[in-house]
Amino acid sequence: MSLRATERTETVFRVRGTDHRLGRRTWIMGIVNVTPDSFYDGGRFADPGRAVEHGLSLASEGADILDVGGESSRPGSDPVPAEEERRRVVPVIAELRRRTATLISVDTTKLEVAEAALDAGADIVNDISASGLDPRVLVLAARHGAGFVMMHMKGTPKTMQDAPRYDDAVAEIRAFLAGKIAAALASGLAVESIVLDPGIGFGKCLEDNLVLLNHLDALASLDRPVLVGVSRKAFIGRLLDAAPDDRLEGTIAAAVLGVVRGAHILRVHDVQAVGRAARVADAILAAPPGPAPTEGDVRRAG
Ligand code: HH2
Repeated sequence: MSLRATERTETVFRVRGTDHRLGRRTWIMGIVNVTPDSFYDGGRFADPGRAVEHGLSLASEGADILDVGGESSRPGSDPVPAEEERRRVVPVIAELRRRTATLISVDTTKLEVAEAALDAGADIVNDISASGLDPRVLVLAARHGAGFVMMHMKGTPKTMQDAPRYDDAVAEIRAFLAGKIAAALASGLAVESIVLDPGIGFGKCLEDNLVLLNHLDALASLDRPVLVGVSRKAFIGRLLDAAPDDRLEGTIAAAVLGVVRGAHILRVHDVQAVGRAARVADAILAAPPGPAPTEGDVRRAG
């Protein structure tokens, strides 16, 4: 077992014509779920006014991106009609845009929702199907100069946890994302606007999630920033036998390990707590290397 950090790549993330530098400081994406049924915060921010206040408070806690979603993707969930999803997210995005300069992403797989969100001022499309459910979102994102988060998911939320199986999860997901990058470029998206996400919990068993997090650095050679979403997810619940309300420490542990393994962006419910942990991790990783091993150390190590 090795706990050496991989050198996190420094890279540019281009959003609506602005180049943001990623890789030195971990970015935090704060979750704003305007839903009645999300697995952790369902119903808490379904009211648009509450969702806006929540988004603003996450921004004041240091979120770099506010991720606004109107459809739960918890395992077994059914899709929400586009019109309903649009009704949930667009007023929240429009009001957040009016009141904060923080970047805003829309968590959707649907063209109509993504389009209305970008028109209302969103900067980034966060697509958990990586354009698999509607490839036209790539052209849309390209036309707006939007950022595009492409996440790996096996199947759909309804079926994804029905005995998922991989021969080699890391290699399969890396190859999937490489293919999606090619499709995005063919649709006119700038390579600098793409962010990759292995999709923790989306069609993965416990072991797959642990292996993916421990080998996140396998995605580094695709040369794009990496985002991970571990926040209060079921794999932490399984490890700790804890309900979503009781998964903060596990979330922080997984998030910090994600940073050690090269994650550039963490998608979380708890912006202040995870943001503070990430700041400490960033500082430790930026410390100068220690002395080179002596010949004696090498001999003792065997
Ligand atoms: N996870 C969730 C939703 N969107 N997007 C990306 N890019 N990566 C993720 O890991 C990810 C995501 C699920 O979390 P949450 O939004 O808290 O729950 P729900 O889907 O029940 O609303």
